[in-house]
Amino acid sequence: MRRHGPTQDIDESALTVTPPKRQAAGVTAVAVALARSVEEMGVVRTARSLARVNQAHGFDCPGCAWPEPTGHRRPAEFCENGAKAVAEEATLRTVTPEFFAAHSVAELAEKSGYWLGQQGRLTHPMVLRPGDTHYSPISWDEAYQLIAGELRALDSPDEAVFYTSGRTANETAFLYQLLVRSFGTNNLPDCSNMCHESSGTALTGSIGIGKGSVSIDDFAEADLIIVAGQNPGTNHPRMLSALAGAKAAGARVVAVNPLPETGLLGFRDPQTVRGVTTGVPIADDFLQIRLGGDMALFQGLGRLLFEAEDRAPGTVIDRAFVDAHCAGFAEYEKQCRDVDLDVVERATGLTRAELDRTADLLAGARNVIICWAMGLTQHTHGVATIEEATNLLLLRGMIGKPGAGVCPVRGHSNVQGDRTMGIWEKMPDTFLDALDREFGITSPRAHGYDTVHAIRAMREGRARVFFGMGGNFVAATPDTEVTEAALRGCSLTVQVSTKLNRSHLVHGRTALILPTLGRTDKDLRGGVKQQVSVEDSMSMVHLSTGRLDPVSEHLRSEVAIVCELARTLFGPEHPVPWARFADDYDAIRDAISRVVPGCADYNRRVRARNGFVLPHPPRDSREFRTTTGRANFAVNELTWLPVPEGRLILQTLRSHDQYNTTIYGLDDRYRGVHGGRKVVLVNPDDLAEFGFADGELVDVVSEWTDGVERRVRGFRLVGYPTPRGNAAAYYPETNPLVPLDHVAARSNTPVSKAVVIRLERHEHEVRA
Ligand SMILES: Nc1nc2c(c(=O)[nH]1)N[C@H]1C(S)=C(S)[C@@H](COP(=O)(O)OP(=O)(O)OC[C@H]3O[C@@H](n4cnc5c(=O)[nH]c(N)nc54)[C@H](O)[C@@H]3O)O[C@H]1N2
Ligand SMILES: Nc1nc2c(c(=O)[nH]1)N[C@H]1C(S)=C(S)[C@@H](COP(=O)(O)OP(=O)(O)OC[C@H]3O[C@@H](n4cnc5c(=O)[nH]c(N)nc54)[C@H](O)[C@@H]3O)O[C@H]1N2
Ligand SMILES: [Mo]
Repeated sequence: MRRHGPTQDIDESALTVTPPKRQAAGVTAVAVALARSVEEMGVVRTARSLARVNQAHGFDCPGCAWPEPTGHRRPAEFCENGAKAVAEEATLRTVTPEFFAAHSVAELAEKSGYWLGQQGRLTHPMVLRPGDTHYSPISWDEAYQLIAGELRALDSPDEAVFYTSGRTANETAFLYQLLVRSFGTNNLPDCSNMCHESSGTALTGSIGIGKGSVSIDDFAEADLIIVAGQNPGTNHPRMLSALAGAKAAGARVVAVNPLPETGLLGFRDPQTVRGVTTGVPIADDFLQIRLGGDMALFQGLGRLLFEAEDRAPGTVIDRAFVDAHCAGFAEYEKQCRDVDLDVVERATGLTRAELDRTADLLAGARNVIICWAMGLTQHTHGVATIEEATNLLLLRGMIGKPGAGVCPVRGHSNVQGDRTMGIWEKMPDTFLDALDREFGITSPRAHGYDTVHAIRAMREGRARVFFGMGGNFVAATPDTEVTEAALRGCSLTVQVSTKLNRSHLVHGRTALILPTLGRTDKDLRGGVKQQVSVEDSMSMVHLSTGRLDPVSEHLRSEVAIVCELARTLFGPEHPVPWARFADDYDAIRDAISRVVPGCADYNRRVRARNGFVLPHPPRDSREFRTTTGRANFAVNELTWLPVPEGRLILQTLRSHDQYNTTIYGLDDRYRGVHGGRKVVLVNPDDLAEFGFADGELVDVVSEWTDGVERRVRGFRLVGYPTPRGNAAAYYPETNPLVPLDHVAARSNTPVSKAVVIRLERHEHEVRA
């Protein structure tokens, strides 16, 4: 175990490439997880923390939002990547005032995100005042006064932006939006704007609620599960256990992905003895689709379902469900019957046989679940694509019955809960009315900025204070050069963080780092151990209790930071009982129970062994609270992505060794990329056509209608089985290529999965 992080940064010239792995998880995963944990935390902390992940009385894994099984929990309900997330947070390495004294901001800004994160946990509140070269310590009180002073000096509350990342627990999220609305703005952008916003938008229009309609138990009852645009082997490894379980009960799994992701094509369950010796291929069928082809796929399947119904009337379309619950069927039928299957083949890159095979499965299945993640949401037509997937389920009556439904698989462990608690720039008036009634405040009603709008507002000087509740805004957002300039234009940037990251180094005139407790840390307030609660991807709400001793006595809980800032900003006369909330999280939950729909009796229900499930009208009673009062078939003009001559379409995605902008290591084990991250995966035939050799260094240049040249340099070409015309590279290194204004229709999500690029031979820089 080392108390200090590595001093060397990444050496991309050490990068090696091996053939992609055929199987995921298994014993190697367990060994990797344990080795990483012991190195960061030592043996005792490792045992104490990993034994508590996702247990009924433990803490919620800060990894992903996949739910815990409701019945029997196995002794180790975590995965390799969950263990890495825990080790990253529970590390004993620290970033102290001495560290900041030894490293200037300019020097740190040259380091990679990997190096920054490896230095350890932040220990003290730090400030960078105008003209300073180094961060220096500041007391908590002074920090709050500084923030309050800058906020009060604004011409309007709408000149401040309050970002949230999805690790924030329900109690914090609720108080944070209360602070922001008490201050007078709805500028509450969050990571969801870049993530599942397309899912929320589509599902709200189609079924009246922006959340998934299945529970973990439904997986065991499904007989067809489609996993589209998702890499669970890396990003939701515990989902593989659910899929393996479903298969054992007879389900078929179809993977829809441009890449042959190892986790979907082969899986060894590390938690069963059998898994150690035999692997199960998860996917029965793999549809290697072209980037952005899913909308065409779903429309094509719609047409084939209508044709199957023609051949055997009354067997495919669930007429009773459609008549009783849906609107827009006639228009949808017309759209489907007009679909040109030749176009579908071109758009998807799939054969007619593959389409027919999938349609047959879909037509014959009793219970169908469709799962998806960023491969569907981060496209211009992300909302429409998800609507088309939902159309197929509606046609077959697959919403609101056991074993079937829509399953957007969320990313951050509490991103869904944050929304439930009011983190949204356009929360409905009913919520704001309840908030005002409870606290005697007047929340603003005008909608605020989402992530993309917030960047534009900062760029144009309309927003001047940035406050980040977790996350790494500068590195996670698109168009890095534009975003960095926007942040540098602010008068104040504040980051509530556990670890050092780039958002501390690209800063406003004054900058603050406020170090906070993480999910695994013990949270004592008023001498009492406090608990927080979270909501998973399937609307289950449960408690999370940290047990490890914090690495520094100067850390504050996020709840305490919000309450103390609010007291400084609003003074002791404010109608919200901030001081009480800070010392008694039960009091916060009581307020939540009166304001947030579905949360009545929150304190009691959240303490049940598995917590409680939030209401979901379509799932619970086939009730659809849409504009028509019915489930809506959506009709969309087909969008797909032809590849421009001499160009490629690039998706930006995660390696196996990262958590968003947090880079755990340099080993994308399943894809065979080791020791570095600057790679572009390209089909070998495209390499040959463009005259490039595998392994050659290139600059990647993105092309967008604004004519601005966006370029990243010195990336290694890796021949890889991706479809012709489609390439892949890691985020966040490639975020400079994603244009800020290239966003999904209706959800405003940056299009991170379809950047038009050209490759140029890398010329080594000649220094003058
Ligand atoms: N270990 C780990 N876990 C994580 C995260 C992490 O970074 N590390 N991040 C968390 C977060 S915030 C999120 S949102 C989730 C992300 O989970 P994922 O959505 O799985 O994340 P990505 O790596 O972006 O992978 C996108 C997948 O979609 C495929 N894809 C890309 N474009 C298309 C397309 O047009 N069509 C289809 N059908 N497929 C496509 C890609 O090949 C890839 O397999 O994971 C969460 N969990
Ligand atoms: N090009 C491209 N861009 C993308 C994506 C993509 O696929 N491609 N994916 C998008 C998606 S899906 C998402 S969700 C966003 C992610 O965007 P963010 O959520 O903003 O980014 P993260 O990397 O998850 O944030 C990591 C930081 O959070 C802080 N942190 C960790 N735990 C805690 C905690 O408990 N409390 C507090 N206060 N801070 C904590 C640490 O300091 C750490 O450095 O990125 C988006 N950006
Ligand atoms: Mo995400």
